[in-house]
Amino acid sequence: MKHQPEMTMKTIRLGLALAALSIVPALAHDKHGHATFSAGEPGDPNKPARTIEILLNEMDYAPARIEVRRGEQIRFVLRNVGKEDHEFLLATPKENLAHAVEMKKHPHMEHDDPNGVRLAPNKTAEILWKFSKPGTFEFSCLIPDHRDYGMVGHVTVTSR
Ligand SMILES: [Cu+2]
Repeated sequence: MKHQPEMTMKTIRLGLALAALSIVPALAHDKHGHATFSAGEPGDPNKPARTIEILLNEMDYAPARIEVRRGEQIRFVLRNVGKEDHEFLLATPKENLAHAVEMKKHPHMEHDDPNGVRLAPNKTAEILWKFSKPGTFEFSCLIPDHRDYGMVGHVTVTSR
């Protein structure tokens, strides 16, 4: 029975450690502002998706305007055909504008979030996205000044 107090302490410590672990990811997400995604949610690779190819260039996207149905999954095939790095960040205009302010302070901030990617010239990436929310969203490049020069596109999510 002399091990009993020690076991109890271990159990308590383990409990605290587990509690701490469950809190950390939430805090880490909040810090970067991506606890939830404003434009929908990451797609499910086991479900069907419509492919839309988008070219990134100085300083625009082609196409710059797309329409999807609510609940539809889109596989974005993103190709940087320009001579500079460019991004594709899918969010509400409000979220992207807030993010742009952060990017001005940290111009080389890298993104590897499910809703965005930064591409070097001649690189290609894919983003699988489910537009689960109705509304109008945008994709834009938040490298300083690129959005102002025209690197913004629009997604309209229709209810049918
Ligand atoms: Cu850009």
